Amino acid sequence: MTSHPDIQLEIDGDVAVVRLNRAAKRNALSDSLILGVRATFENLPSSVRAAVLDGAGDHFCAGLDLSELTERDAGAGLHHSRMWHAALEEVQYGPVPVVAALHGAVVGGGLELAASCHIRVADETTFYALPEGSRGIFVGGGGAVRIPRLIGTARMTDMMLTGRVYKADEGERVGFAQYLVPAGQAFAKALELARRVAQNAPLTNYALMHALPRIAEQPADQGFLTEALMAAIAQSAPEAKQRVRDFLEGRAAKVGKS
Ligand code: 1HE
Repeated sequence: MTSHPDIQLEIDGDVAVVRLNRAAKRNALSDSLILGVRATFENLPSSVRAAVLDGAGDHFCAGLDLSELTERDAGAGLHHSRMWHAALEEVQYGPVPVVAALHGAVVGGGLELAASCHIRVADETTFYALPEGSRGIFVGGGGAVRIPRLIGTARMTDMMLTGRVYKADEGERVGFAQYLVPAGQAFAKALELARRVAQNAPLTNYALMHALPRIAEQPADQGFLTEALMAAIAQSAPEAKQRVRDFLEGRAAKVGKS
């Protein structure tokens, strides 16, 4: 369990709620806080099946803590970026799917963090930006890999070259968020979705977290084989067989009906 002062962790049944809790600094990610994020996801209790990532206050996350952006030499800069990579990999490829509850600023490293989550729910106050361009730096938390996969390379290039800010509705349209909800409702919707995700068979969630993004990067002939292997493993689980029997014998919900 976490003991970081700027992270609040609550376990609500089989869902973990991880909240950045540094509202006075708009949840800016100091080195200590990014290491805390990593440790929190690494050490989630084994009973947890899904997580919500939230930010305290009016903003999800203002990105890198700029007060720590000191005169690093190239080697130190490399290791700093790799530290972020390791932390955000723990979010993306950690134990459970993560639903981000976005509101207010989702900028710079905050957007990189959001992009490492599996589902993004944004409320109407959300805005997205990559101010790195205007600060004379570059993304370093995996954004160059993950953000083009959400919105395309051309849009990311424009954001960084021109400082363009996407509002919540535009962000949902271009692919930053899968859900757009009224102001103040992102957390409730994210929790509802995480509870739903937690009910899936664990191997299905594993396949979606670990196999799907890799298959999407593979050449088609390799992807088809990886898909077939993953499908065979998932359907061999006793839980999968039981779920299919439940449907065939009328005990499971029909698609589109609860
Ligand atoms: C910060 C940070 C921060 C706020 N590092 N201290 N990120 C940015 O370039 C975004 C910078 N932040 C902003 O543009 C604004 O703060 C917000 C739009 C997010 C919010 O505005 P607002 O008016 O609600 O808050 P504020 O008054 O600007 O900030 C409140 C306090 O938080 C203030 O400190 P105070 O001591 O004067 O109260 C701010 O200095 C502080 N604060 N954001 C440090 N980011 C892996 S590489 C990733 C590279 C990046 O992420 S670069 C992008 C960095």
